[in-house]
Amino acid sequence: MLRQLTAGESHGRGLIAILEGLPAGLKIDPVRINQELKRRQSGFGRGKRMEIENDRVQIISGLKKGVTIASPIALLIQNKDRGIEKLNKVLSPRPGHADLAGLLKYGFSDCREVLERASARSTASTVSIGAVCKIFLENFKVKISSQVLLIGGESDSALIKDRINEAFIKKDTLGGIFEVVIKGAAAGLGSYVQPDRRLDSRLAAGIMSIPGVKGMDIGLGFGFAEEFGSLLHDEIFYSKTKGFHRFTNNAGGIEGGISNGEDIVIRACMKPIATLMDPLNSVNIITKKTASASVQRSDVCVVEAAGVVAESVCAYVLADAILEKFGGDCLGDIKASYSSYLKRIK
Ligand code: EPS
Repeated sequence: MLRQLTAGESHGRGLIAILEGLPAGLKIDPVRINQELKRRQSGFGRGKRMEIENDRVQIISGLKKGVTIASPIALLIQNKDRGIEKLNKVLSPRPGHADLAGLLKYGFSDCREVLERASARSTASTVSIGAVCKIFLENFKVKISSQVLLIGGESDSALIKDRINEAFIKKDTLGGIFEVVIKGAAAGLGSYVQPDRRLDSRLAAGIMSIPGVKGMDIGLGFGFAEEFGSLLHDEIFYSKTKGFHRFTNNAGGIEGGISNGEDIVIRACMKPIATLMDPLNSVNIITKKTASASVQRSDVCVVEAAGVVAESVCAYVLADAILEKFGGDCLGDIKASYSSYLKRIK
């Protein structure tokens, strides 16, 4: 089973991630991790910080000659913008941000202490872990992708660009909906036997952990509220070449908390970035008087990047579910167990 822990502040020295539980014998090419980090940094609507950073991973432990030796993998991403000690105080919490709730919770007198860790910069660590998990999943032919479905009410890519430009000019921000598709997951991952073993509850926890995500669904999701069950459930078929299969996938690849062999389809909604260049009203935490919310350098829209982060959390959950089901401390054992299982269920 996998475990992970991340550390790091947005303008501290860097970000650290530790991933434990991967088997021995997995070749990890840091170039692959860097490609994912670059994807996270891009997307229309990104702000000035992304012009400063060029996120690159250093693998500190867990590999010998580029191959896992079953010990914890430590991943370091250094920050280029690392002036945490010199940054201004943030005294007017931003509506929609962790600023005020975090300040009250921890007894701070400066929201800076909150936003440094609450910043979505931490998702670089998430993506570094997810990239390693994606490499593991390739051994089981599992592929994960994402796409933007809607931003600020628009679905057409040209109109989305216009909308983001409009937000930029108006000193505003935009949220949207992205979709993650997991292809190649065998039937039987996750379980109904305990709530925390359900594949859907584990994916939901991962997706909802992404900063700014306010809702998610699987397959038809909220659409299941619209029609009779006879019209919505996916009928089951069997053929020698395909095995058990369906021609529809309203379930989104999960039934009873278990993968059913179809694509796993997740949609999630991200709220607009909380930092507005034309700020909303807030309250100064010292004087308790009305004040404009603090303005920090930020992005206009990060829905595309959130999709990359979502791929990463899904990769972690899928890798964990495969390790749980097929066990083994060396990659070869897990692959042998996996292929004999595939023969049995065909
Ligand atoms: C981010 C880094 C941050 C922000 C953004 C995402 O850098 P900075 O605060 O120095 O501009 O651009 O963070 C937020 C939107 C947020 O609310 O914290 C990143 O690396 O993704």
